[in-house]
Parts: sequence; structure tokens; C-alpha cells
Amino acid sequence: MKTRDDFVWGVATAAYQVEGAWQEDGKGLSIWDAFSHTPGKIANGDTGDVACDQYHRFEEDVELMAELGVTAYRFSIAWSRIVPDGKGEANPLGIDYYNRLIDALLAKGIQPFVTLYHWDLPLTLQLEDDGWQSYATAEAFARYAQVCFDAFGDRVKHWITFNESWCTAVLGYGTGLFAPGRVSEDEPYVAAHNLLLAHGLAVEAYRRKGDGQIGIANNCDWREPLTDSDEDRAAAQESLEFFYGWFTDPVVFGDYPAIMRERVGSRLPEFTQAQKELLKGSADFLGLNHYTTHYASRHPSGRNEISADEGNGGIASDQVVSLSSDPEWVSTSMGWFVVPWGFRKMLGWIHDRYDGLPIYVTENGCAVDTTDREDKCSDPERCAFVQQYTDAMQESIGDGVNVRGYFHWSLMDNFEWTRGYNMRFGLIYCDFETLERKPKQAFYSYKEIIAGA
Ligand code: PNW
Repeated sequence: MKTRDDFVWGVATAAYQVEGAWQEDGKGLSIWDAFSHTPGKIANGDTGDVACDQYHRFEEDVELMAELGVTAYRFSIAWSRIVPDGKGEANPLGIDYYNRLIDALLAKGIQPFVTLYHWDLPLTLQLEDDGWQSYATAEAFARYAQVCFDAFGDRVKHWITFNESWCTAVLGYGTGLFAPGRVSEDEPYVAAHNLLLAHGLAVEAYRRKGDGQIGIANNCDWREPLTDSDEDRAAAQESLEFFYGWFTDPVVFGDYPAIMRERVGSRLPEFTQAQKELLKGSADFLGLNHYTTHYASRHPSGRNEISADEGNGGIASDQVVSLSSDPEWVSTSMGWFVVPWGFRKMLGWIHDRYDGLPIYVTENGCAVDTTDREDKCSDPERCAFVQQYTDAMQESIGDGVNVRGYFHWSLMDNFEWTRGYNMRFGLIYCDFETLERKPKQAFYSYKEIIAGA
């Protein structure tokens, strides 16, 4: 099927996962610098100190993107390069770097889609202000966002405030798996609240002068009712509201989903009337990062159950939902299941709930270990994944869903958070010893999909 002429085909990365240069040109430390240097937190003791060294090699990477034929690159700005301590003076050398990257992209006809926050909070804000537990961090974010709008807004017309706030809230403050590594049943809701307010403040600032589009990228896996019973259908619906709705209802409707207010009670912070107005309608588009699907039921199914903590959706204990999988499903190196029809249903659910707001698929991809294969670039699993998931998206567009773009995660293998360099999501192989890049088979599959769309 032909996509509309302005459909955006892209690839995505994030600063901490690809840039390296962790202490160069005046960059401050971030919570991920501190976390990855804490023994025991990351597989193999890996860190993002060098990563793919994109900071020094972006020209080569832009060349590769041009060869791939993408029309957009989604990358994130490291807050601590722009404002090293999170709240003080801006750093001209940090601004320079992104100017050079943006100009190199535009010279090849590739539009920059800029994420302002992909988890790398300046460390000073964590140590002095308690990070996302504090409203002061939301205010600091709005000031940093303004510096970016002023510096890059003449050329950047698509902005994403936050990447996967669910991960920041739940993995950062709930299970402690991600930086800053806190463990609590209450703090995730407070972090989420301040992240949402930070989004609202930044969008308000952008709309004063900005002439592009600004949105948010939220992650969500599809939840298929295990049976057709009312109970299981309610369980699936509620789990989607606890997951995507938690971070999307506020920016569209101005408040959390009713089921969350009911279940979480007084542990869920409340927005004031003014904050509801600030948030309502504060996304020009919705980003979706989507990786997998699970079955949802009200009661344990006793079959292929998935631990609630892995089942990412709200705080597990606040939901009465059991998750499970189908033994027939193919799974990737991350243990995530390949279920393209779940992607189609997910897109339809967002379209219906949020009244046709434009959707960008801001991430979709899979991890495949090719290190012991002949040329390290043979990834038929990823070729199949990209074909099936983009087909599912095309079907969804055929259903009338307003999908405006697709970004494959990721351009190249990179630092996969707690899994270090073990999990390879790239269309391009990266040798982390030599930093050499080499397109995998799926690079050419995706290139064909783009060319034929
Ligand atoms: C997303 N989970 O992370 C991120 O936006 C990327 O930075 C990351 O590399 C990519 O997906 C692949 O993992 C996630 O636990 C991390 O469900 C963890 C989860 C989901 C997404």
C-alpha cells in the first residue's frame, strides 16, 4: 500500500546509548553516567562512556542514514551537554555539537525529530533536588527546553518532550532497575506527576514562539483479553489505561484515567485546576514506542504466566491483572514476543481513545544476537520483524488510523541500558572494539520497504 507523501520513515537513537564522549566539551554528568559506573547495575560492567562514539562519528552515521533512505532521524539531546548542572549556564560547545548534527542531517534532506529527555537527567538535579520527586526539576526542564527551542527551533520542527516516562517512573523509582535506582510503591506516581508537569511547562513555552509540532513518546505493549469474558476484557482495557493512559490521558484530556484514581487513591497526586488546563491538549501528536503483546486476564491463567513486574503497566500491585503469553509466539533476544497483530490493535486503540490525534511510531524494533554468525550481519529474524510490523502498521492505516510516521529502533547496535552491549537492536552492526559500522541484512530490507512505500 502507498503511504501518503508526507509519511515519515526514520530511525531512532538516544544520546546516552550512542554518543559516548561522556566528559567532553564541558558536558556535565548525568544519572546514567553515575548509575552505569556503579558496580552491579549493568551487564558486564558496561558503560556509555564511549558507546558508538557518535559524538565524533556523526558524519559517517548521517551518510549511512542517507544510504538507507530515511527521511527523518529521531535522536535525543543530552541535557547535561546543554546545561551541565541542569539549572545554570548553557554550554556553547554542547549547543555546537547538536548544531553540527542538525545541519548535517538537513544537508541530506533528513528531518531532525528531537527528544529532549531520554532518561539522562543531569546528576546535580538528582543530588540537590531529588530528581523527578521534585517540582523544581520540572521547572529546570522547562528552562533547558527553552534553551533548545531558541538554539535549534529555526531548523527543528518536530519536538518530543519525554521518552517513555513509564520507564523513568517505574524502572527508575519503582523497581530500581534504571537510574536513579530507587525502589518504592509511591515514588513512581510522584515522578510521573512531575514529568507530566514538566511536559506541560515546556509545551507552553514552545507554543509562545515555536512554529513546529511538539508531542510526547509513550511506550505501551498491547493487551489482548485472554478470553471474551467481561472480566478479561476489563482487565485488558484497564491495563492499557494504567500503561499508555497514565501518561497520555493527562496531555490530551487534562487528567489521569478514572480507573487509576480509583485504584491508586491518595497515592496518586492530583492536578490543580490550572495544571489540568496547562496539560489538556498539550500534545500536537502522540508518539508510540511499541515492542510486544501479552494476554491479560483478571485472574491468574495458570499458563505461560508473565511476572507482573516484567509486565510493565502501572505499578503491578495496583492492578488486578494477570499477564500471559502464547507458547506459539516467537520471541527475540530480550524475551519479547513478536505479535504484529497486537501492533495493529494498539494503534487502533490509541486512535479511538484520543480522537484521531496524529500518531508517530517513535520506536519499534527487536534485539537479535548476530555476534556468532558468519559476517555478524545476517539477521533474517529482524528482516521478518520489520516486514511484519510495517505491514501491520499499513493495515492499521488502511483501518483509517492516523499514523504519520515510523521510526525503527535502532539505527545501530548501542548501549542497551542494564543489558549493556549484549542486546543488539541495530539495523547496522557496531563493533564495540573498533567502532566500525556495518549494515546488516535488515538494513537492506528496511531500505526496500521505504523505497516501495
Ligand atoms: C525503550 N521494558 O526502552 C527505549 O526507549 C530505548 O532506549 C531502548 O533501547 C528500547 O526501548 C529497547 O529496549 C525500554 O522493560 C526499556 O518494558 C525497557 C522496557 C521497555 C522499553
